[in-house]
Amino acid sequence: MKIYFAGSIRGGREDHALYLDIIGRLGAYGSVLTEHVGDSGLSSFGEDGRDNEIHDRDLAWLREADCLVAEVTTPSLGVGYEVGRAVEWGKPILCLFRKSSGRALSAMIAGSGGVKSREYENTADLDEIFREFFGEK
Ligand code: 6K6
Repeated sequence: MKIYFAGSIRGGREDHALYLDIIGRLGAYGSVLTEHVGDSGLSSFGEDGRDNEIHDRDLAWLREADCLVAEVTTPSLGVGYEVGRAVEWGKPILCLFRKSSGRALSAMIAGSGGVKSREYENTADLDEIFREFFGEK
């Protein structure tokens, strides 16, 4: 099982430690293609690659992934774009959102029939959500 994990980079890195925790938990279900998303050394502004190379490499990984799991609490254009492409390609998609953030999830994610959206408060809640998502595939 190849899992593409998506989380905000230039949209803001406030949740990077949470992404790392989620990536670790996803490891129980398969191989995560995008472990760098949880990297504490990755800032919103630091650059370590040309944008077109990042785009093409990430889309190739998303194309070969069996599913997409996205943490969508911090709004990110890149994550929204990845969700849209994964919907287009018919991938199973799980979006994780923390309501306690005070934000409201975009209707384009919450209202998409191709996306399973789940609210959670802490990473302990994810075990049941992951069991359901990976169990039904
Ligand atoms: C480092 C610092 C700034 O940019 C970098 C290198 N950039 C990226 N490296 C790897 N994946 C990226 C990069 N920028 C965006 N992505 C992909 O888009 C990831 O798969 C994330 O899920 C998503 C984040 O999008 P933004 O719009 O928040 O950056």
